Amino acid sequence: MRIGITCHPVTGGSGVVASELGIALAERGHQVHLVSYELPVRVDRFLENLYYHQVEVSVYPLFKYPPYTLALAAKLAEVAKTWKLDLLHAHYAIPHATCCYLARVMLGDGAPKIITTLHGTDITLVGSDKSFYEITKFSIEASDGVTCVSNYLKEEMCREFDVCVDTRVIYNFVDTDRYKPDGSCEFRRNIAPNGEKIVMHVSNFRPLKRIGDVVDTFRLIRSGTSSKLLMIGEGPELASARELVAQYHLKDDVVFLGNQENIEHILPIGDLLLLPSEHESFGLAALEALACGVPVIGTSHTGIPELVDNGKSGYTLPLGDTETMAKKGLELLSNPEKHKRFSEYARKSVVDRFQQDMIVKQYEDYYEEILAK
Ligand code: GMT
Repeated sequence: MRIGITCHPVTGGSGVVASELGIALAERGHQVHLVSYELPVRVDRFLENLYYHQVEVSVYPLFKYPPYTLALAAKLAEVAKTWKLDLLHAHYAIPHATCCYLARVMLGDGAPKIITTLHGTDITLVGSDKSFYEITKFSIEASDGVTCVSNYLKEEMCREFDVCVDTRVIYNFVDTDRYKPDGSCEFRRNIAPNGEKIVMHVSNFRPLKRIGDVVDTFRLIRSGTSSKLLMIGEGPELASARELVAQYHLKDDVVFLGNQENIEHILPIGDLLLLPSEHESFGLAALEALACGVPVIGTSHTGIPELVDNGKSGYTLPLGDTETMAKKGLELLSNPEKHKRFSEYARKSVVDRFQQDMIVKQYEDYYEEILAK
């Protein structure tokens, strides 16, 4: 197939999924065209079938806001026409599904089919924002096929938008050959020289990630066992996280690593990952941690329970209940046998259910199904 993919290319779950999918599809022999303003994250190697088309936006004094979405729609139409694309795959509804729709209208007869993958905040936050609501609903309904990264998100979409469109749940995936346990990791000794337990958090530090709950849970865990907290990522809550760490006198035990490119080399050193989000349609960071044999504590009202089996590969608990999160975390960290059991289960559950080849095949099948309509 000849497939165009557009996404938010910078750090963020949807960009990661879009680029990993593009790479995997190209490796399986499809011709893949990535269209965006920057080379998407994780595209770090040359592949014969993988093309990148940069969207340029002219700066003109009249434009207070440069019209990126129009430039993207025009580029999608140009690429689709030149390369005779079969389909356009939009990751994250706003603005990508809308741009694909515009490109299809511009192309008229013979235009590619459009598949939109909803990732989370495009529905739970952005899409339900009054100013974006109607255009999000319209763009979803105008797609030929829609996928959601969890059942939780599909339910949220139906509840929020009441849309009538073919929708498939296709979970996110991970390359389990790259993301795997690594007991020999040298980095562990640098972070925890005295054999401390390592608790981790990975995100874009937005308010919905509840960074305060991460720090508070760690504070309680640390009062029960000697441990370190590794914070990976950057975003608006970073400064307040640093302040909280100072306020709790935790500075010596918390390391802020900033954004990291190859977290498959960092995750395996962890003993526990905390993801106490207010909204989380899936939790790609949690999946990557589980693949590395790291148990996860996350929130129960989100999509996280679809990948974290409560009491087996981690715990899913109520939003804001940092006391129970710390209690469960501490139980796990102070019982090596139980931790080993959780760690092995975590790894196995990912290999069985979220392995890259298996999920990419589901996308291929869905593409075929939509193209045959
Ligand atoms: O909101 C974010 O955290 C970033 C966002 C994105 O689109 O880049 O992540 C969403 O998509 C990821 C990939 O499908 C999911 O793993 C995340 O759970 C989801 N984030 C939220 O729902 C908050």
